Amino acid sequence: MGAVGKEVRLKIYRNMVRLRFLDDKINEMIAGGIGITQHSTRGQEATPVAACAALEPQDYVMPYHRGWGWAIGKGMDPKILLAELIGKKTGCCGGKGGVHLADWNLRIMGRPGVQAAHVPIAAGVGLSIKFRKTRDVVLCFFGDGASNEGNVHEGMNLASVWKVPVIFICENNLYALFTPNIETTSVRDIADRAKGHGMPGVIVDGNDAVGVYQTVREAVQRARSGQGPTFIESKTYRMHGHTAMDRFHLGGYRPKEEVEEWERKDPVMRLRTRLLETKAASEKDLREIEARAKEEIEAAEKFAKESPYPTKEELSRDTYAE
Ligand SMILES: Cc1ncc(C[n+]2csc(CCOP(=O)(O)OP(=O)(O)O)c2C)c(N)n1
Ligand SMILES: [Mg+2]
Repeated sequence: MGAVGKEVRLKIYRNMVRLRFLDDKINEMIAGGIGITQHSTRGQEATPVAACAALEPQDYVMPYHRGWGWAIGKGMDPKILLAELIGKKTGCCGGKGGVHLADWNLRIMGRPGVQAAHVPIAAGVGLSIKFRKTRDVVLCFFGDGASNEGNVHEGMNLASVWKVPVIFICENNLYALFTPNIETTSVRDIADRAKGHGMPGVIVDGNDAVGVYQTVREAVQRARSGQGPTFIESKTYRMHGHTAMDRFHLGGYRPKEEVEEWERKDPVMRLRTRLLETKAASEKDLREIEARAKEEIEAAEKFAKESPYPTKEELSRDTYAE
């Protein structure tokens, strides 16, 4: 699979830490009475961050609802993200996207509210890349619950028939809302379904950031060289609830031991330990990265809170095509 350089591993660690602090900050803001719909990425940081690290700036991301890893991974400034989430005009959509944000400069094509609806669109973005004959690729994220939606299968089938450069990443965190996927999903390995759509189905340990990076890098090379789509199932777990609303009711639908077991597999701690063991960084280096990330997120909160709301005139701008 090829080695992963120290610089890349450190970049991934830095972004995972920034994401974790951002996640904590949003929860803190919600607890303070600010209305944000937060689907926590705690425990799942490795997948979106490491996957995006395998991209080049011109590549596309079709995100999904869980967290902001794809935004941080694609280079969005946390202050612009936080401002958008609380409706401020300094946000990436001028405060009018809110949690359903997009940033076409970063080639983040819009976070959908309808599960799986973006998957056929990802195939369409792939087709446009093929028509335009550029070497870009598309990363399309969705969850295990969404993988049962017709849209996922229609999108995967089209991508395969058209042989377009799309990488489907299913973050299998074992639950959709409060239902374990053992009750809703016909296969234990969702990657098995890729065969039915004529593309490789790869399973990766979603809490191993370096493994995710290597797997996505290989799929990206495959897509860029015209060999078509790949389906990646990332086996992972969300440490918090579905949203901040069920954060404190974990015991109701999942065993305490299960949560504790996955807490021991924390992807941030895992990469941290690995960086120290392989001497890619010292304890001092890592503490510095962590301290800077914390400062950055504190400053982002201040920026977002102090930013103005859009004016009445600005509210209706960009909302209709002429
Ligand atoms: C078509 C559709 N059905 C239902 C919902 C409500 N809903 C939002 S998130 C979610 C669970 C999705 O689970 P999964 O795909 O496993 O992603 P996870 O939340 O676990 O990351 C549901 C049912 C929706 N937004 N769209
Ligand atoms: Mg899920």
